Amino acid sequence: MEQPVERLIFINGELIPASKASISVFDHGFLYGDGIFEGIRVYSGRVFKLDEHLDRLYDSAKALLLQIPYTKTEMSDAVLHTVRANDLHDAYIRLVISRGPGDLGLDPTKCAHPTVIIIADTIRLYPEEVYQRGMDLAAVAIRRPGTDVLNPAIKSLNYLNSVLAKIEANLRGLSEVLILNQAGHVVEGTGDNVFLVKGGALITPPTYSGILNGITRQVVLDLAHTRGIVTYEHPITLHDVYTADECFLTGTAAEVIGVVSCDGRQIGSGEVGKVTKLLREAFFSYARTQGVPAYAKGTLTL
Ligand code: PXG
Repeated sequence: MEQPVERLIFINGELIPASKASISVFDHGFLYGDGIFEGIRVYSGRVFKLDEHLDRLYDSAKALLLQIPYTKTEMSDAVLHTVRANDLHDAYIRLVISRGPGDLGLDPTKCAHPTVIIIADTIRLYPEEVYQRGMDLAAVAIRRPGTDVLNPAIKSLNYLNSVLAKIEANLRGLSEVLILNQAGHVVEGTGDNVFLVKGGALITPPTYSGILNGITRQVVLDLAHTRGIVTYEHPITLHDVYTADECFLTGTAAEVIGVVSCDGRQIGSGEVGKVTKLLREAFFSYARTQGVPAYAKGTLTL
């Protein structure tokens, strides 16, 4: 997409033009994938679920004993400040905290200053036609690491497991794939959570099965509740996917997207299902009216 103005990138408290925004080659985020991130949407000038994203970011940091140099309030202000500086109203924010520069050993204690980066830009993950027609999926051979190997709940800069799965998707001409955990249960996509609709009820894998606890996932569960739809957080198998009435994926980038086949098996009617459509619409009306306004007057602490 054409970008008339150069984006301003927040790096360690400063806004730097994108072409000059850089980090050290000694940054352990680059050398070891030692760091964390969040992907956040802005709808109609409001940052969607900002507090929830920050809570998850600080939880990921805690797991890595990574000391974020800002309070949550300061971080929230920095995000809003970066959105405003780029005059964005419908946007995507990538918040990255890396361990920071150190020496060539992987010891994180050698890194004195974490790097804080906030990128605000536009994003569209799938063409509109995919949302209308629904997606075809396949399960891939590569498994999600277990919670005892590298807990998928940590939104870390180590996304190679998802990258390998995405390579499989590309090789098969698919936009997305399903990944199973070590027990053989379907857990999630490369960057989205998975839902099934069966007999009018909503089923999604539980957080203990080793998934990223998706913010969109929780929003959809809550929206379903308020609409009287029964929800279950329960392990699912590929057989459950093949025989579901409907299937859809949720994620900050993908939002709510219908799935119409998996491994060559048509799911339900082969069209985006009724419950999926209902929840997709509910999601958008919710997203457009909720969220922290980026353009309301407020004091800046940074
Ligand atoms: N599972 C995984 C593995 C993810 O990475 C989700 C589920 C959905 O979580 P949220 O909180 O977004 O509903 C994610 C999210 C990107 C990108 O640029 C990836 C995500 C989010 C935004 C952008 O690939 N992953």
